[in-house]
Amino acid sequence: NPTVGLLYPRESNTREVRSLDGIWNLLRSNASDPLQGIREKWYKENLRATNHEITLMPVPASYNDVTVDQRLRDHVGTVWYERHFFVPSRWRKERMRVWLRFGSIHYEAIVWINGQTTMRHSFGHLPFEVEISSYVNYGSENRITIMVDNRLNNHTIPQGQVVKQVNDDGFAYIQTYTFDFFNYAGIHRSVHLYTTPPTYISDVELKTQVSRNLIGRIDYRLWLGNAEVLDVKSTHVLVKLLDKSGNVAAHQINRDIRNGTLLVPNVKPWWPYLMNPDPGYMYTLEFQLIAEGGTEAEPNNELLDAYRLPVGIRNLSWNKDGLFLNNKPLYLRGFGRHEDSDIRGKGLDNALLTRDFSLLRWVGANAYRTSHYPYSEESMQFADQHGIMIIDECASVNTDLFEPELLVNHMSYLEQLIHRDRNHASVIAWSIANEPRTKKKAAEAYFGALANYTRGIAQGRPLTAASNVDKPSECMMSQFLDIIGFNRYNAWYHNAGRTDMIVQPMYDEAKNWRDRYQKPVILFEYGGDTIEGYHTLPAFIWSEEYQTTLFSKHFKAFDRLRELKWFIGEFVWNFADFKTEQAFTRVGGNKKGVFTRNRQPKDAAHLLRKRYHALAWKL
Ligand code: GCB
Repeated sequence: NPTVGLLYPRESNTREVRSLDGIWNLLRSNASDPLQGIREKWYKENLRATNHEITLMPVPASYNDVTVDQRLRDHVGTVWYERHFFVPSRWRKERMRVWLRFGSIHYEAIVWINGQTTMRHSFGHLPFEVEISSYVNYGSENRITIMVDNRLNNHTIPQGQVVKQVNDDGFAYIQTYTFDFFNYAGIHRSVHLYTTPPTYISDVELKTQVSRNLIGRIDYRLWLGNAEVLDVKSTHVLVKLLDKSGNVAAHQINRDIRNGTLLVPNVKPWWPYLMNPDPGYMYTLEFQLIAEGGTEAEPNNELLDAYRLPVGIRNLSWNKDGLFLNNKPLYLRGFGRHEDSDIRGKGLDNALLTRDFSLLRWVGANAYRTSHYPYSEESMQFADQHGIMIIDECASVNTDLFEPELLVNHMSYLEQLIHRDRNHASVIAWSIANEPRTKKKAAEAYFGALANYTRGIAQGRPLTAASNVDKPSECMMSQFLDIIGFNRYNAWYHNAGRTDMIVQPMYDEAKNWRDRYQKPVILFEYGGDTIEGYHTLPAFIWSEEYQTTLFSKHFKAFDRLRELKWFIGEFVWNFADFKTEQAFTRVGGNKKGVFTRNRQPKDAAHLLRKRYHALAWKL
C-alpha cells in the first residue's frame, strides 16, 4: 500500500479538482467465482459489452442496501464498478499532472484506466491515489474500471473468515466476522480527478503550539514532487496564514523550501466546543512555491504550485493524571459512533454529516471516538470546525490472532491513518485497537511492538485503545498505552436487568484500572439496546425507561469518579442505532443509540443533553 496521496485534494490557482461522484455501472461477479471478472477480462471493454446484467450504482455509497436485490446485499466476493470521464486537452498543453484519488473503497480495490492496471489498495476507510497522466486520453473519453473485493481474512484489518457452506443451490460462501457492524462494501467516499503542476507540493506536516502569552507557532514540513528539477538557490516558499475573515495573520518568505516555523502574534487558539465562546477556530494556511526569475530590477517570479489547508492552532499534552488542551485539563463528554445510515450504508453523505454535527452540538458533546475505523476526511474537517475532539481509531476490532503478518498490516494501517489525520486540530489521541483478545499471552509482544512503532510516528498525540477484559491485570495491552480506555456494559451484558448493579461496579472498575497502570482512565463504551417508543413501568430491559435509568446510574458513578481527576471521560455506546449482521441478538441492528438510525432523539438523548450541558464549561 502506498503512503502517498494523503493530502486532501483542494483547488487553488495552480490546481483543478473534478468530482467523479455520480452514477456508475456495477456488475456483480458470480458469488461462487470471485475471479470471474479477471478471467473474463472485464477491464478490457465496457462492462455492458460483457452481456452480464448491469446495475446503476451511486458513488459514494455502499452497494448493499441501495437496491432490493438480496444477492447484492449479502454478496461475498467481488463487484466491478465503471464509469467514463473526459480529460481536457488543455491539461496536456499546460503540462498538468493528472491524479485519481479515492476517499476510500472497502475493502480491496484494483483500478484500471482504459484497460490498463494502475493501482491496487487494500484497507477500507483510507484514501489512496495514483497519477494517471500517462494512462489517459487527452481531449477524449476515458474509462475507469474498478474491482472491489469485500472479503476479510485472518490478515485483513479487521479480520473475518470466508467459509463455504452447503445451501439449496449447491454451496455458498459466507463471510463470518465477530465485530458488531455490517460489513458494508463499495466505493464509500468521493472519487476525485485533480491536477497538480509538474513540480508540486506532495505532502504537508504541521505541528502547532500556543504559548501562555498567546503567541501561536506552526512548525511545517513540506514534501515536493519532482523537486530534482528545482534550482533551490532561486526557489522560495511564500507562507501566508489567513484568519477566518481572510486577513493575513502571519506571513513569511522562506528560502528553505522544506521546513519552517511561522509565529502568529495574538493567536486565536483552537478550542473545543463549550470551552470557549468561539470553538473550532480555523485559520487557512497557504503555501506558494515560487521560482525566482527576471532581474532584481524587474523580477519575474513563477508560481510553481499553491496549496492551502485549514489549520487550528493549539497545544496538546498529557501526563499520568490527565490530558490537557492549551494547558487546561480535559473532560471528554461523548460517544462511540458509526458511519452508518439507511440505504447508503457507510457511504459519505454531507447532509447526514451536517445533521450529526448539529446533534452533537445540541446534546452538548465535545468528543467522539471513530469506532471502529477511520471516518471520512470530510467528517474530520467538520470536527475541526465544530470543536469536536476526536479519538482516532484504526480498524482493528476483536483481534484474536497475533501473527506477524497481521502485525505488519496493523502497523501499516496506523501509519496511513496518522499520515492522513496528523494535521487535524481535533485529533487528540490515536486508538490502536478495540477489544482485542488481550488476555492471550501472545498479545503482549504484539501490542508492545505495535505501540512502540506507533509512538514513533504519533505526531504529538497519546496512544489509547479500548479494552474489555474483566480484570485490568489480565490485559496484555494496556501497559503500553498513555490513556487507559475500557468498555463495560453493566446492567446489560453484565447483570442484565439489574440497574442496581451499576454505580459501585463502575466506580470500582475504573479505580482498578487506575491502580494498576497509574494513567488517565476513560470509559469508551457503556449502554443498552433500546427500541424507540417502547415504554415500560417499572423500567424493563430494551425500553426507553431502561436506557434512561441505566444512564442515570452511570452518571452517579461518573460524578464520583470525576472528583478523582484521572477519570477523563465518558462515552456512550452509541450515538445512533446502526446496522449489524443478521443475528438473533439484534432486532433490526444494534439499538444502543441515543438517536435512532434516522437521527431523532430517544428519551435518553434529552437526559444526556442535560448532563453534557451541565458539564460544559467546567474544567
Ligand atoms: C462492544 C463493541 C461494540 C459493540 C458493542 C455492543 O463492546 O466494542 O462494537 O457494538 O459492544 O453493543 O455489543
